[in-house]
Amino acid sequence: MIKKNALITGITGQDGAWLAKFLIKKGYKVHGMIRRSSSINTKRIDDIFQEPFIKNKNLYLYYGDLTDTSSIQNIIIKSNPDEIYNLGAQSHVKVSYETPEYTTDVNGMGTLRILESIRNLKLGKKVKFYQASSSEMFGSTKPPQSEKSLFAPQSPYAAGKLYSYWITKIYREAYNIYASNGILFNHESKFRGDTFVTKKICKSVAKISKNKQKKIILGNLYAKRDWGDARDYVEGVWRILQYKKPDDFVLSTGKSFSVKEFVEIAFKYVGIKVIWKGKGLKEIGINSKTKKVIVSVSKLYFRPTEVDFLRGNSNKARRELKWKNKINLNKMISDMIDFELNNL
Ligand code: NAP
Ligand code: G4F
Repeated sequence: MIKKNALITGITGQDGAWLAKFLIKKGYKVHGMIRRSSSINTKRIDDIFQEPFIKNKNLYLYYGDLTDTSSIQNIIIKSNPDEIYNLGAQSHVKVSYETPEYTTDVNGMGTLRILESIRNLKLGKKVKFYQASSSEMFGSTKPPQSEKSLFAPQSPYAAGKLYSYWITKIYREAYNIYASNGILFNHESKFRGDTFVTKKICKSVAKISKNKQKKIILGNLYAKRDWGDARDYVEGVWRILQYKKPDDFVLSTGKSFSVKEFVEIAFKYVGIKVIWKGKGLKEIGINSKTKKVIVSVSKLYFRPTEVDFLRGNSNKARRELKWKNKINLNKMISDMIDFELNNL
């Protein structure tokens, strides 16, 4: 049987790494775009990396960048993909206020560059294209948010993603390209980047439980997110491209928790009960046994505009794709903390 070729942008990131492992298990040949960096950034995929001289390899890596059209075209030609998963992005919402132009170039124009390459190379009939759209696009829209909800982006990140969402739909309709959007709510795992709130909390909780850190300093404790496990979500991403026609799907758990609740669950897992005192920037979390401050708040981590409440409705994906999330929040948090404890 001829193996399918999948090209993943963002293969060194959280989702790219999980998706690459998932597709290799399914028998795909996986091709990934990686960025040149001064220190090696492939740690999430080192376990599946194979030396260049191995025959019948199933993982191929190419240097490229979503801001560089020629590299995108060359990688598409070399990898001859059946499926392209565009996961590459400047994915940090807070950072997008500090680098708005770059974020828009990568997250918005990067998608257009891939779609134009598909069109120019006349691959419209052969290639299926997946765009990593985000629940951040819903912004201030009232939950639960579904494929039918209005978009009200609140950050340069979300505005760039919304451009990509629309250009994906436009190329689908204008040029008959199989191009789909997955509108994914927050999903986490041991591979999450260190500066996202769940990873920051789990890493700190592990260290605090072993007396290697005193406290966690956080921003808005009252933002609510619909957090799922990345391992479930990459399966959903793959299912989106196996659907009978190109379409757009929300993936979410349907349950929301605040950052504060996440902190409580994480500390509970290591046997610490948090007692809260104070308000606003003066709010603190205290270890009920030792009476030491283990959580405090700093305006450094607040955003100029915030998305207060995300909770998804993924009925369409559950019905049409037979997708479901299997890993609950407690299991996801305990896996993330166990990973950090093992690393200590
Ligand atoms: P991530 O861990 O931050 O990974 C982002 C990936 O994009 C990394 O491989 C990064 O490379 C690569 N990248 C960044 N800038 C690039 C550029 N200019 N050219 C090529 N590649 C570039 O993000 P993630 O959590 O896996 O998310 C995957 C995608 O889903 C992103 O598009 C994100 O916006 C979207 N999304 C994520 C979530 C979520 O909750 N995780 C929810 C909805 C949508 P380096 O390793 O070199 O930095
Ligand atoms: O973990 P976060 O940085 O994720 P955010 O902003 O929801 O974005 C993530 O999910 C999106 C899907 O909805 C993706 F599209 C995007 O690429 C990314 O993966 O922040 C979550 C919440 C925010 O409300 C933030 O204000 O946590 C709040 N928060 C409170 N203290 C903090 C902190 N966020 C971070 N990063 N660091 C803090 O100290």
